[in-house]
Amino acid sequence: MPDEQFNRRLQHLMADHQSLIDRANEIAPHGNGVFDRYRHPVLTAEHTPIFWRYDLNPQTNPHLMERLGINSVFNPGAIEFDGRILLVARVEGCDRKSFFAVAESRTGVDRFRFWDDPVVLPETADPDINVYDMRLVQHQDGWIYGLFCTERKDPAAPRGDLSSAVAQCGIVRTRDLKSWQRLDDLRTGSPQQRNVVLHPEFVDGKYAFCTRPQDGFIDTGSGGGIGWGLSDSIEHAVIGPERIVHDRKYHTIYESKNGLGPAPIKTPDGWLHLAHGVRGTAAGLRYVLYAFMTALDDPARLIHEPGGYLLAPSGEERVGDVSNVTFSCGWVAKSDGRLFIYYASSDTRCHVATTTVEKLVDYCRNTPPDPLRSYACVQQRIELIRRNLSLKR
Ligand code: M1P
Repeated sequence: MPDEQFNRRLQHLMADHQSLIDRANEIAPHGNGVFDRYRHPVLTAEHTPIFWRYDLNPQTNPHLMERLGINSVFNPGAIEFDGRILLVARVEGCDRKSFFAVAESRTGVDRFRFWDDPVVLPETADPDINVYDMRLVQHQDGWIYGLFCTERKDPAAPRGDLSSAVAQCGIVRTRDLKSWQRLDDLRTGSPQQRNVVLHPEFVDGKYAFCTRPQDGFIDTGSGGGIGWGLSDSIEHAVIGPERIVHDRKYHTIYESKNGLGPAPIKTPDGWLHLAHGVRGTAAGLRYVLYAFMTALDDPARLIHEPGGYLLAPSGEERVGDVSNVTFSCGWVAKSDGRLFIYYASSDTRCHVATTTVEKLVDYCRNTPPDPLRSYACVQQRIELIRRNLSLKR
């Protein structure tokens, strides 16, 4: 390609990227009063810097072709840091491997920009094959922790099975989100662990974890449910038997599996939790987000369990690499009460939904629980209808 053409194409690429990064976001109409969705995703594969994907040297890439493509950006952890909102996103290359990268924004709803370099995540003696879904937590001990899924090939898989994996919880810590210290992977009694979250406070002087014990890589088997366990150490974290905080139930939005999202938020009424629930359908698994609360004096004791989902895939969110999925690993509660919920759709892109902690607590306290039977659901709805129709207008 002649120099002039190369430069023109490069200018276009840069200009398109810049206008995407600079684009303002706005609240989408017709909210349900619980939270607001936004018109545009906050991060997509196209938000990744051009210099991550293209070789910009005309000598070595005269056609200005993409050399290392990015497939998707999803499931970000989130934290407020130095007055900005930082997302640690799961970035998946065209080679299917995921890695982490930090993107920052002043508003939290738009203009997210990736830092120049992705996160360099130290390995353990048994190197991770794939890493994803980092939950960030500012712990009472002063460190910022990142708990993520580390996946390695299942050594017990029969010859020819190149899919079976073992998922476990990797742990890193940082003070600046730039240099990361790798600790031992969490050890539990479960053969598979994903969606592990570090509780932000010590409990009985120990580090507390929400877990998701599971028998198989995809299937929960006899396991599942959101678990809870304590460890004396974070550098060599080990937890014994896991107590189930929120179990799976027949014919619910989380009957197949569930898992905690971000670290819970402390409120005067209890710990506020966001989780994902999964059920099987003829079209495959459907992942939705739901909320619940646990007691301040015992963060593993359920106190409010609103029925149904909080947020489910809608519109373009329904379609992607793994369709019909909403998944969250990150939220940020601002000091003024605003709550930014970061979620991904269909393992493809990241979105934000905004609400307040007060509204979400109201939602948890006043949304009736799932009565688990159609007849009882009708009774529940008739009660609401009667109360509404008896209002004097
Ligand atoms: O593909 C949907 C999600 O599947 C897994 O979640 P879970 O362990 O609850 O099934 C994870 O791989 C997650 O990253 C992914 O979004």
